[in-house]
Amino acid sequence: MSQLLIELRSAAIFASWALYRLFIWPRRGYEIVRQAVDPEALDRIRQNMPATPSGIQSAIGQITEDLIAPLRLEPIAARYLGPCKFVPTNSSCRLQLPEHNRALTAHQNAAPLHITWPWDRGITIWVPLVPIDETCASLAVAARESWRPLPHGEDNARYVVLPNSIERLNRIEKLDLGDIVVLRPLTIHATDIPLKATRPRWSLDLRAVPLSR
Ligand SMILES: O=C(O)CCC(=O)C(=O)O
Ligand SMILES: [Fe+2]
Repeated sequence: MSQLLIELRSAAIFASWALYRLFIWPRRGYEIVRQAVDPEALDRIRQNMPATPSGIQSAIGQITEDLIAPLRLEPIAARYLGPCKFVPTNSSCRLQLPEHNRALTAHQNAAPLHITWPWDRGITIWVPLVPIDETCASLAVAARESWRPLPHGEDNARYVVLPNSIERLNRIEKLDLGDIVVLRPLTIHATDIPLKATRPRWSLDLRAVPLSR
């Protein structure tokens, strides 16, 4: 009897997984959460960033627990992941200069989130430290999450990128200070620098994973 129950349970788990994959997948690739963080907390972080290094697009500051805490993002991350934690060492603060072409080309965030399998969970919360409009770099994002981690290579700056992605990416056009973007781990995205860009853009990319991992 108990053997039958175990088999029924396995069949039910398999059936729900198949239904999930058929009807819920592919999931939305990202979500914009408006006014998710206190703009003043962002201003404070922004003011503590080093002065603009000339001509560099790079991670420019160490992310620490202390830096993330005032943003109070745990409840938002928990909506996606349940009990979870941020991983400061795999998060970064980026400066993207308008004239600089070393933007990140298309990639997934499977590597910094240590995602190996389609069902591994994790999110990136992208937090611009300046308002985003047509005069500065933004993110371009696929509407739907890919269903599996894709094989990546490395660009000249040794960032992990997709060699020849033909995925259509849409620019996130406008974000006020305090708005954030939640990216699914397998969503293809890239830095998007518009032709009219004149302003530098600072942003945080914060990685969160379930506590159970
Ligand atoms: O800030 C960017 O332009 C790219 C950020 C990114 O790839 C990420 O948040 O994972
Ligand atoms: Fe990324």
